[in-house]
Amino acid sequence: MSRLRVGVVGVGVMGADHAARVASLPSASLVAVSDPAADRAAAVAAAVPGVQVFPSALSLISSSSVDAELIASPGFAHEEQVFACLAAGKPVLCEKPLTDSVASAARLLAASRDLARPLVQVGFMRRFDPAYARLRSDLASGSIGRLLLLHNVHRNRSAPASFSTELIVRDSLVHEVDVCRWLFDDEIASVQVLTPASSGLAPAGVRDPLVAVFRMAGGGVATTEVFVNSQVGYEVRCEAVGESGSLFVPAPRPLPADFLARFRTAYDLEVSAWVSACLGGFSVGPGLADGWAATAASEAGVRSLQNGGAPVAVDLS
Ligand code: ISE
Repeated sequence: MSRLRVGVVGVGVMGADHAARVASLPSASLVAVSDPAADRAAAVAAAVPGVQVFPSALSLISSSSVDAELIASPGFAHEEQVFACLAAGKPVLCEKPLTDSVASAARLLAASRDLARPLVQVGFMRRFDPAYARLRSDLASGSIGRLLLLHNVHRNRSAPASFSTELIVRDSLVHEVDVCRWLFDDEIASVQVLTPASSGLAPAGVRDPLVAVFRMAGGGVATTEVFVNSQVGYEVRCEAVGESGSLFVPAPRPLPADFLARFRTAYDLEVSAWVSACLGGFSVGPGLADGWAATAASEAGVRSLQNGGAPVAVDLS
């Protein structure tokens, strides 16, 4: 197989961006799209010659004209769709969050254990961002000694009114969950989510900003401010504090408008690496175990929210 025939499930903001990305790759062809909003699917198909619109995600996944799937539907739809990919023996890049509950993530992880090779890559694209990758490489070289602390800032200019406090944890903070697991090379032992005074410019009833504290199993601590209605732009930055110094992933200035702009290179590298892995029969980047662990930490964060900000142990049993 010289070119990977890719179908994109869900062509909202992220999925449409990925569809254009896949269509631009020399080693892949965008051959199929599906979306409950037929007009969105039709618009993407109209822009790329030869793309077939499928009436459902499952019909796309089962089609013999599709070799691999990129799933960019909402998190609650992922379990059924990833299961269908596993049943079809097809590789899948599933956007984060893997699923919207630990139980469903655990079911997917259990179903994957007997596979000849990993089929699922999870869309934690920051691992492919050159600045974050350089930070991890510098940490691995010991340039600042043992990593002790991480301080993260994750600000969106604005979020839809439907973007609840829980989704801020499950859909936004989940990136820092994966980044901290990856940079510490460790599991998160407990999560505490504090609710400062909320912005009057956030939708009614939404606690925004949030401050999360992760205690790592090895003793490290990570703090994260996540503020999805910051009004000022898309600002993501990270400071790593070690025994003998500190390292930074700064936010670009001027601030980009959104995550598509800030992480364009990361998405390009992530999807290109995924296509190469699919063609080569190997896996790359975060897999189902990472998606499951991130979901478990997110669930602990939601439970902390529900318990007045008390620290909640992450259940990885
Ligand atoms: C969105 O789904 C993303 O993944 C972005 O990276 C994040 O910044 C944003 O808050 C999420 O809603």
